[in-house]
Amino acid sequence: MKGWMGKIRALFLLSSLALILSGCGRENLTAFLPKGYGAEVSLNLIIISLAVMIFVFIVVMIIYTVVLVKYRRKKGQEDYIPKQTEGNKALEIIWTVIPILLLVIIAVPTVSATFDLADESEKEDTLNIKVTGNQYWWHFSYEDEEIQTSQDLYIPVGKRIYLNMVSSDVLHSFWVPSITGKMDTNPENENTMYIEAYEEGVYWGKCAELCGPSHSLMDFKIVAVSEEEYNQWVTDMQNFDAEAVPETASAQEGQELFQNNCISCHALGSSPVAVAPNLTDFGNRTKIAGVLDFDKETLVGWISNPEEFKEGNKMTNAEYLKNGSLSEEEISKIADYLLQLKPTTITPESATN
Ligand code: HEC
Ligand SMILES: [Cu+2]
Repeated sequence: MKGWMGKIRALFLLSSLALILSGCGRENLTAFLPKGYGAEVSLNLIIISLAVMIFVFIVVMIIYTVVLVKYRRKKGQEDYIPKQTEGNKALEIIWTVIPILLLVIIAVPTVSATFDLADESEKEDTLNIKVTGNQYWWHFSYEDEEIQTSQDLYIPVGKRIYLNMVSSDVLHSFWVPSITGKMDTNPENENTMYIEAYEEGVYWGKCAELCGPSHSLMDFKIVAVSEEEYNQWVTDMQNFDAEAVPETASAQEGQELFQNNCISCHALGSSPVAVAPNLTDFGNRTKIAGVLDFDKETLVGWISNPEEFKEGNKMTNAEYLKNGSLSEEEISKIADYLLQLKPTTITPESATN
């Protein structure tokens, strides 16, 4: 009776653990439900490797069990010493050749996928985006379109797009599990990779290379929209007017305060200044600084003390924070200004319906 209860308890524990852990995953943050070409290729390789590993595990376990049962010491045989074998050519060959064959089964598709994913033959004819990893945010520069944006990477669905990747400081790694595998961004050279999203959607990305105290907070998104919506987004972003006067008086004052305190690092429109995130379409973001809830209260909190949210981030050096020159009211006005920066109707929501 007791053992039976124990089993039930263990089962209960395991299933609640599974339930809790399943909450850890964010939607579209898994390599096991590929929504893009690179992720699909990677999943196929994962499956081949897993199949080979499971095969080896089962064979070893069968041999192990057979040997354990068949050759264990039996009653009346305490002093018996079995026949000693030294050197067996056939066995040696078998256990050398089988692993080689298994490795070949893994290597052939892996090498061919590696070349396939490094293919640059279509690079000249398609969209090229420069990706820059920074402590702790991502910047995207659409060079031919002269668009600069940060945090959210907008792309048209069903099209091969080349990413030319660098880092402005330390090593980072660009990883959007549902769309493609990882690619490092280095300060000293440019790495290239292509992506293709099969379906419209918002796909979560993570920095996958330890890069400092806020490494785990270096999230970003790929927003894959229809070709038509993407073209609309491009036109709207290109037509953004940084000088446009906001509607409310509060946002108007905020605009001036922003110009005086923030523009030394942050950029608006196509300005290539990239010391801090480009805020052109800030009002359309769904997270602040990649990870925080998107609401005014959090935004005011962030502007007042970014260090509280992201340790070691580079906004903490801002002049206005050091000399405490902005009042809470002024910060609230700046927040009003930033929240109304919505130059386009194409938002992450466009990708999900
Ligand atoms: C010293 C340069 C610097 C100054 C000055 C500065 N920032 Fe920043 N800001 C940054 C950096 C760097 C980040 C990215 C932080 C991170 O995520 O690690 C950032 C992030 C942000 C974000 C989040 C952006 C996003 O895409 O979600 C907002 C909003 C912001 N800053 C507002 C302001 C405002 C408002 C001011 C002026 C009152 C200001 N910043 C002044 C460097 C600066
Ligand atoms: Cu990083």
